Amino acid sequence: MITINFATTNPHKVNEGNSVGKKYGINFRQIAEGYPEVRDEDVAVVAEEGARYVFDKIKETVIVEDTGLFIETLNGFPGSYSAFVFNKIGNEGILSLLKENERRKARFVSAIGYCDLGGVKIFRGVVEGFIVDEMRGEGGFGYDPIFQPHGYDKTFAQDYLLKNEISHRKSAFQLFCEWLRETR
Ligand code: ITT
Repeated sequence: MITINFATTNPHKVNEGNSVGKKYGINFRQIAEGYPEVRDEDVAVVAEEGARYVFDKIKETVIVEDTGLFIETLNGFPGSYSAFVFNKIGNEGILSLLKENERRKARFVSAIGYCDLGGVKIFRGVVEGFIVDEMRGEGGFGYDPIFQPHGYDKTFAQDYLLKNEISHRKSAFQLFCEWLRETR
């Protein structure tokens, strides 16, 4: 079993990472080390800078993961500012921004930044879908009650097992785990 530090405040992310990691013999261990989120529209840049920052501090191999919800008709808002926007206006706020708007396409983008002595590597994942009309479901966290992936009739909050199969985070963690298994 390989253990990898995962610097995040969000235990849901660790659980989702571990649901992929267990198939590869990789265990993600949550560590409390925080990092400044740089202002950049690309979640990969946020993850890269964060991973480097934590590695420099703890001198141990680490990952961080940054996610953004990109809503097409809002030109990609809230994107890499998703945490700030969620704290300010929440799902209700997003729903009212899209009220009576038929264009509801959105995507989640995840970027994992992995840092060791060799530097930073980035692993990305994306899931396409749309913003539903009202919050649905009790599972998951964050924007899950308002995001429904293309081809399915439930939000991520209504079907958390589905989320673990097809999500942005699942794809990013799968790429990371495959790479780690090849290199170690
Ligand atoms: P850390 O930065 O400490 O890892 P966080 O929850 O703040 O945890 P992000 O900055 O990546 O994580 O998240 C940006 C926002 O998007 C935040 O409000 C999350 O609740 C939300 N979010 C992240 N991943 C999500 C997912 O898989 N489903 C729904 N919402 C998500």
